[in-house]
Amino acid sequence: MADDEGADVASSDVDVVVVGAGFSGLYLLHRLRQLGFTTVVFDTASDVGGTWYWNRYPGARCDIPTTDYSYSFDPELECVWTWSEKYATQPEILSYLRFVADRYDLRRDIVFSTRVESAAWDESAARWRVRTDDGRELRCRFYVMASGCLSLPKAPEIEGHDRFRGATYYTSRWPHGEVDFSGLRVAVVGTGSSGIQSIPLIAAQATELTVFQRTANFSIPARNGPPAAQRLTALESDRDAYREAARRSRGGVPGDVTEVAGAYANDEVRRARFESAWEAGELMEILGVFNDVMLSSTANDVVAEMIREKIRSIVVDPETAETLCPKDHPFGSKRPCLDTNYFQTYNLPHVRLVDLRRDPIVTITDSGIDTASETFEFDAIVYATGFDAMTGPIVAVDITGRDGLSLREKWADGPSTYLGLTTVGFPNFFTITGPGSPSVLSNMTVSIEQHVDWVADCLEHLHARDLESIEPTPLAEAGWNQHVDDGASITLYPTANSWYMGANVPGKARAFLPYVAGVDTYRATCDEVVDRDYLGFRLSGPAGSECNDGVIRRLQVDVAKVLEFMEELELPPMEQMSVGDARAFMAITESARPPGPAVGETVDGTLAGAAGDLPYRLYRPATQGPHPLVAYFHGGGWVLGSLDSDDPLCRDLCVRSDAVIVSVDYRHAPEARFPAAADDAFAAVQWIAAHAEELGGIPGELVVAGWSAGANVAAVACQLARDAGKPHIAGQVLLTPVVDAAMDRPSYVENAEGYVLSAALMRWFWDHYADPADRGHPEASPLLGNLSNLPPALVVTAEFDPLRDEGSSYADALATAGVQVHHLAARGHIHTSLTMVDVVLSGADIRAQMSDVMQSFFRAIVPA
Ligand code: N01
Repeated sequence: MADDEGADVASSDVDVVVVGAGFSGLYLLHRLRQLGFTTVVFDTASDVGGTWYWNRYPGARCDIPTTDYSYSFDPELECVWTWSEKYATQPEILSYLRFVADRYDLRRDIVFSTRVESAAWDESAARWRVRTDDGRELRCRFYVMASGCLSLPKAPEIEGHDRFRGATYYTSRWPHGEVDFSGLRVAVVGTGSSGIQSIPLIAAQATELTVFQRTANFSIPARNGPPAAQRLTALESDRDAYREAARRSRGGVPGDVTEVAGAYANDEVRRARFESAWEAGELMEILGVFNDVMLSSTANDVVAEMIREKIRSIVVDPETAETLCPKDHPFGSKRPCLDTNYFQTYNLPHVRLVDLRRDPIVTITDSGIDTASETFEFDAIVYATGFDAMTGPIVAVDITGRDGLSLREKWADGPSTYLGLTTVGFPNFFTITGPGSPSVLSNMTVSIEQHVDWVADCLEHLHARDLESIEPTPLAEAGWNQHVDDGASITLYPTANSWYMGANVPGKARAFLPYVAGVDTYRATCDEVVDRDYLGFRLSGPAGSECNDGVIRRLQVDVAKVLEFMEELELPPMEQMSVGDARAFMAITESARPPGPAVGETVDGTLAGAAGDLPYRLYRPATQGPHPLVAYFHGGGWVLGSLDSDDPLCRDLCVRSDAVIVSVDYRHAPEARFPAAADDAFAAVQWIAAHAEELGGIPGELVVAGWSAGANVAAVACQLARDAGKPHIAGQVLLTPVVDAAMDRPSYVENAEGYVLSAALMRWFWDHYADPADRGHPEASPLLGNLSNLPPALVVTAEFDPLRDEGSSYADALATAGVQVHHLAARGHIHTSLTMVDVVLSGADIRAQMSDVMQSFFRAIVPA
């Protein structure tokens, strides 16, 4: 029997100790054994299985199709195991894991029914000392927590829950023997996946079933049955390609990625896509029904409302239906469920739903449950109240790293990891699907195999190089944490009180635990770390230590996605196009982007430029006017751009700053070279100031703004206005400005290529705009002009922009000249990303800050 096996393996030193004999631990043991590492696995359970050992409640199944929820490391294993259902039951998955354990003879290195209580790093021996609850102590070089993400049950936290004298069950620790609810009055507390899966089956037995719901949950029908023919055919026709597609997918399940944005699609498209996902009964389908489900509240609301409609159509009693409709969190921000007849169950006469938001539980009594307004008597209570997810199982072991550092203490304010695999201060310590990895947002088996492979390859690398230890650097870890946070912050996930956020456990630090950018991106990142000589890790051995320190991902997640997309298009460099082609290309890209927010109105007109009329477009806020005015100049290197090119940005600035934006289409090079654009800008500013009232503006409240070359002419216009003594300008807003023709600052070298605006393209712009002899003129290079007595300025620079350093220099020079300056350095952004409204969501925060500063310029105006 499994219980006795492995008992003799844990008495001496080993290379690796692993905690957990579920999907992760089993594969890790297999891999490490193949590599020749002596390994022992501990598990508190009496057999293999991990989560599938414990969660034996009625109805327990996986929620990823079983064809995909399987190991892929051994093609022969795949051929000798056949799943009977689309979503296999817990007993079948447990049988599979037992089969795997037998097939690879894994049990002889697993110690069952044994809890690892502590693991402490012994610096002098460069070993971990591991202690178990049966008094064993062993030393190992490497220590791995393969303890699962949802394996530490959360206490129900309900007053009196020990008092109940009837039968008490926890879905997460279900008895091995049969549980029969026939003839019983049963309560279920909790309506997450465990509750939703078990409730219909408990209802089928119980005389009375009362469900206590605190938060209504989104659930779609699983439509279980035989494994989906389409998936099976795809898998069987080319197993390698199918598995590789899973590894290169977003969520670890092969599937098409839609380009339909729910925020912009019409109702017909929305409905058709939703119905098809509803029919498919797959989590990844419904979560991927639009490409912006987790990014846009508009898109999310569409899906949420359609699910609510379905609930209302299924549940007969309108009040019960309404109580079952989730309304307090975006769809997907808590893990949605797949069910079999969950909502239908509430149509049964002996099933009742209690809404704890309206009538909270006061206490568990010895015979049932007292809510604020009612007393219930039960024979059995089932708690489906969830887990201390992701970090809980790891810090449940007393893990102590270098210098006595406790992991529990280190993570008290939220986990801090490098790649979700390692953490500073804990050498030779790994977590499988730890916080900061895609883990629970992905098909776990795909993530597990990738993690295990990475760890095993790492250990092999260390061994081959005669290295003894590996540990991430503080820089790499801080960079990864930032990257994980940045990724989460543009999604709707942080808006929910979910276990993803640690919000289900009282007192737990609130932090988004998994990594959102997908298993494809994550895998590429982990591989790149290795390819770059284990970037961000210190590797040490008898011969000394080596470290290629650095941050693996510095671009904002959405900026990186845009760049990847552009790379796939294999566009020719713009500087190799004719001006006409470049303009035509710009127009095509403009037609394919989101339109930006609605404003009160837009008005196209003409104003007097330096050498004739110029078109302008005015954006008026929906609020009551008059409003402050902004004269805005578009980007495009003096060569490209139009009223349309910066339209979404102007709309965004209009709404955010509650100002009238007048976007001016100045003359372009090469048809009109320097100083035409600058002269037009100054003329336009004068005209706008003179016509403020007519435009619906407040006379005297004028800010001059621009992006890139538009910021160049905006800055010049401010200098010319100062020299002319009018008009009065309340502030200048310069977004990634061109301010100097000296193209030799470090940012020109560092960001010369790969970030849309290249150094070569910038040279092309300058060549079209100004003769070399003119480029030092302050009207071309405002940085070289007189900077005193200029209006207060906001300078926004982007980290990965050739123009970054000249923008910073302008901010510094203005400050030195006594001008009030705000410098916003946009971390992880490129020259164009801040203007990509509703595409690069991480730019929204910068634009919000820009608008705040803009408004402060207006507020600072002292009325005459
Ligand atoms: O746990 P949960 P779960 N009083 O945390 C409620 C995976 N999984 O075990 O939301 C009253 O989701 C709590 O209410 P609230 C899957 O990833 C997968 O169901 O905190 N109610 C909630 O309704 C899943 O997401 C499968 O307001 C209390 C429920 O209990 C994860 O495991 C199957 C309460 C807990 O829901 C966790 O699912 C099962 C209290 N004091 C699980 N405390 C598959 O299909 C908590 N609740 C593969």
